[in-house]
Amino acid sequence: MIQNSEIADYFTKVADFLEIEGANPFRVRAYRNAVRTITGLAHSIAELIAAESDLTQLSGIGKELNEKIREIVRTGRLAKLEELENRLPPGLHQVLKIPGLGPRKVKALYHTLKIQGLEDLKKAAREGRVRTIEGFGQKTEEKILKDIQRLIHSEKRTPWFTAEAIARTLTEYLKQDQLLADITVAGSFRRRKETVGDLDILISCRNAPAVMNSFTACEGVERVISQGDTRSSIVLRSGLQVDLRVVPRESYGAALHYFTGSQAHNIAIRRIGQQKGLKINEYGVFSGSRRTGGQTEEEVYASIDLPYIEPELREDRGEIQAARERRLPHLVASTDIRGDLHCHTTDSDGRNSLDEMAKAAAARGYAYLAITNHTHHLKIARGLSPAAVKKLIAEIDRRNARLQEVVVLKSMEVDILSDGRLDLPDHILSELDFTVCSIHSDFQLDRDRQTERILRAMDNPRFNILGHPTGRLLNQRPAYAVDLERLITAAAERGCFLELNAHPDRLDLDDVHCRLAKETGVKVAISTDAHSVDHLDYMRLGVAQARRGWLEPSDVLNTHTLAQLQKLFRRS
Ligand code: DGT
Ligand code: CA
Ligand code: CA
Ligand code: ZN
Repeated sequence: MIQNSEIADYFTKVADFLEIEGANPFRVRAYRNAVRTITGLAHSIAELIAAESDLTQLSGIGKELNEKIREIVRTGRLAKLEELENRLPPGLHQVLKIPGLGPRKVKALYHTLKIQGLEDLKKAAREGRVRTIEGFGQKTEEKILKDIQRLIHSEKRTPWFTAEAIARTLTEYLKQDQLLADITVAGSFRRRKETVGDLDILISCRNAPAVMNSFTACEGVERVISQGDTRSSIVLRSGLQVDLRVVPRESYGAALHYFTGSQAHNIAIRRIGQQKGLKINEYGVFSGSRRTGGQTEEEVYASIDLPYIEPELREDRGEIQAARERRLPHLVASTDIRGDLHCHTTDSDGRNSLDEMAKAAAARGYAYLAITNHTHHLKIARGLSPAAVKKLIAEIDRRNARLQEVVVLKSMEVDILSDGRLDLPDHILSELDFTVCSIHSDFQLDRDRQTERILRAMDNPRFNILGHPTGRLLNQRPAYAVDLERLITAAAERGCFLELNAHPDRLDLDDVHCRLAKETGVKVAISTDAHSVDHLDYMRLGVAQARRGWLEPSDVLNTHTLAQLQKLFRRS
């Protein structure tokens, strides 16, 4: 389901591009006003539309924008934006965010230096080319460089995996205090969002001041923002902020619920409470001035006749309705996973041998492990030639013939070439148990061409799983432009699958598209893309993301038995 923030992003981009093009300022402002309304809204617009509410009642949403919102919710696209992105490079709108660079200057940068986004601008400024344009001087150039740096930094959220390491260290450190009773890292961290803005730690204890002292003196503190008896905040050298709150034991569940969020989920829960004459806040559940619950989260939900809702679902994306109707998903768990369908060995760019990887998989209790090395056009990653693939197939056959704990599946991470062909001849592909097919080049193709390229690859009956479907690297590389909704529909039609890449910097598919895949009937492979035995542990990150996408065991490919998999991989 489309989130409000996504609709807001579409409109922000349209406004930016219109501005760069020099459109009527009133039109630009109309889009910006709508963004303000949408981001401030507690309700999901998609749900409002599903409930047939009239959006034009909202301030700033007229007839035209109402139509556009419905288009986004219905199709996941906005023709107006695509039309603009065909005329201007998609990354250009980010350049507008630099203070002092108005639409006219951005346009000049684009026309004279072919600046397409922040990376181009950074490069040009470093090379002293920006100052050569009329209206830009050396000072402006230096300022631009600083601002880009700051912009990139300020927008950085911490990947969940990075935050986890910090959270673990901090909780272990705080637990040294004998009088500490409870400790939980709440917030987006507990909801397992792929990135977190800050950490929100909750404790209950009998000597708050002492705990606050040790908290603000912990290893790695760069700055203490505030210290009090019930709340303190610090910034770590990594730039991550950590808030610590002390709450009474009898309020612990209510506080945990409140600080786990999301804010939208909280507001919706509180509203249901109000309808029942209850006050629900971070201190408890109250009927008049009488506390009726709040020591546990279960009590909070039970007070409004709801079953417990898993933190991963608490985004106000329909989970409350589902809870009310007793049809919450039975979320997939790590224990449901029977194997890994994407990993590399020393034959290509992995660090461990086939044997070591297989043993590590056995140690994790897996029934199968697929070896998916790169193919030969991908020279940077030591891809295998068709002859080398044949050799590997023979080696795996020999290994599987001796009874082993883990069945090694014959596979390859087949490069999808620019024209949509697969980087191995069909007679070799047909000797594999299945394929993972991915894009590693030509990220810059426009959305239609990139989508067509992948669709063409999917047309090959040897295509089974689309590897890391958007190519994004968190905080490092944006997703390539691709129409995921079309790919998901196409996968359903052709009997292929999408991968949720569990690598901590990838995690594509995202939660929203996992859910779309499920609703479209496309199973998702949660795969680690391990390049060493340790990386096999990334599985739990993929599982967390899958849970945010409402996936149940049957929605996940690698919860199935080997016999079931073999059937699923046979396309006809
Ligand atoms: P983040 O840190 O940006 O990744 O996201 P969160 O969800 O951890 O947000 P944060 O740290 O600002 O606040 C933690 C939780 O506290 C949030 O999920 C819900 C709750 N919360 C914070 N501010 C408000 C508020 O104004 N109203 C309500 N109802 N809840 C709030
Ligand atoms: Ca937070
Ligand atoms: Ca916070
Ligand atoms: Zn790979």
